[in-house]
Amino acid sequence: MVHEAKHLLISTHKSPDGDAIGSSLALKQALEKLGKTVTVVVPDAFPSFLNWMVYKGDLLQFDQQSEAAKEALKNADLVFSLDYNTLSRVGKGFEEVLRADNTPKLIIDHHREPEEEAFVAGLHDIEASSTCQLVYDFIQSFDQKGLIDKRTAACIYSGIVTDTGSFRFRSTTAKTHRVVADLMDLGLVTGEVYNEIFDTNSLDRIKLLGYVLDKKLTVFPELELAHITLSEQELKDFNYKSGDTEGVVNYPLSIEGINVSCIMKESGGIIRMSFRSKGDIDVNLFARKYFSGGGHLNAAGGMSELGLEDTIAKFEASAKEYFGA
Ligand SMILES: [Mn+2]
Repeated sequence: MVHEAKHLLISTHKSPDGDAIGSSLALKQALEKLGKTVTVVVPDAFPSFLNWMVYKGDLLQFDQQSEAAKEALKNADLVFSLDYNTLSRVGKGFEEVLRADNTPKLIIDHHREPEEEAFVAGLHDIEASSTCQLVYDFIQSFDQKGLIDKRTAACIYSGIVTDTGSFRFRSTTAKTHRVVADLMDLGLVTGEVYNEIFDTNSLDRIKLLGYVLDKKLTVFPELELAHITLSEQELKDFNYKSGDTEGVVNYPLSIEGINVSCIMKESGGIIRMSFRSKGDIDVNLFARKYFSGGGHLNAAGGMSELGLEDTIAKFEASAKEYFGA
């Protein structure tokens, strides 16, 4: 299917993260080496810690360039869906356009329970550390030398290092490390990429983190659970930019005896939630059951339209019910 296609469109999820952008750009770079025309469409802005990865003209942002994105879709022989398992993850506007279009969609993803009807084929493995790791396998399947250069290797590594919490989540396997070793053989300098991603914080972001940990962290020792909440106004006070709270949800998990963490963030009247857990505790099911979300066993997302205070109350009650048992 990929061999015959000439014009390809790569799509990824809303609020694209390191894995979404890294996998999209890595796949684009490799496919272009195979002589394909490739357009990457992302639903909205990506965090600034990924600026170094994205060159001018690399991607279209649907919320600002929807006409160009629609044009690219019209010309596409094949659509790639990277790092998302259901079309609703690309956001309303882009979802409508993708659903109305009947270009075959090929999924490369590691989230649970994909919307099977939406995709014709793909590479789907919930055990994979990241979509970047799957994209690496996908590129290797062409069995052609030179498809992964130093820059492509850096893109793939970025998704792996961010999605595995720097190789500490249980999705990190021997295979994950083997892929990174291969990437190093291809020119990847891990320290350089790590520095670009993790050591380029703004002062506002570090101050927001300090404020959150000091004032906004609530711990429920008996439930082995903690949550962080942020109102729109608080985010504004710290000049919040997309990506500034990335990873903040992991801090409570570093407290001894805390096994579940949640961050609730208000934005445009909607509360976006991220859940993290340790061991066998399933936040994917929890997010599905109570907050119209899902994801992975130890990392999931959800949302609520109840307003911040009622969402906090609902979270505390449902956590008691679900995790208390
Ligand atoms: Mn991912």
